[in-house]
Amino acid sequence: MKTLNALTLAALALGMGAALAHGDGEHAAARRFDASKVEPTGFGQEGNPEKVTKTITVGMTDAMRFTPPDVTVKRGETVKFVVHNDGKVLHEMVLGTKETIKEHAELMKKFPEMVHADANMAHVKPGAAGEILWQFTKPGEFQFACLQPGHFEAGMVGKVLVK
Ligand SMILES: [Cu+2]
Repeated sequence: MKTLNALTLAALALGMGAALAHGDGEHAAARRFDASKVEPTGFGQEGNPEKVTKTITVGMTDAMRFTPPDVTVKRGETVKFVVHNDGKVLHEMVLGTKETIKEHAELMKKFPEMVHADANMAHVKPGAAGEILWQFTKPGEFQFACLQPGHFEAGMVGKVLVK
């Protein structure tokens, strides 16, 4: 029974991952940019590493905070986020709209072991650093959040203002 449950969950998680995935499931760190696979979203799209116009360093801590908690970019800019985990537990940075972040947080609550790697997120082990390359194609206010269980609820969320 235990095995069956684990398998069912794994299958569900895979299905969810596929439904949410924009890419091919490669880990963010190993992603290779492929312009033909870029899919526009309501908050922008995967950035071309050759077109980075701005680098923003973001720190994550076990105090459940991002530093800086908000960033401002210009519409059209391709931003390289260098995301450091300065804590002792796994943290992640997930970019999205207020709505997609909320949906994703709800999914993570139902399927805490759900693992997926898309262009808009970086899972970062303690003491390590990850990267997100993102082009902000639309003006507006967006979010980045850590969706590890309990972290978002504890306030681990930041703001991206695209002018
Ligand atoms: Cu976190």
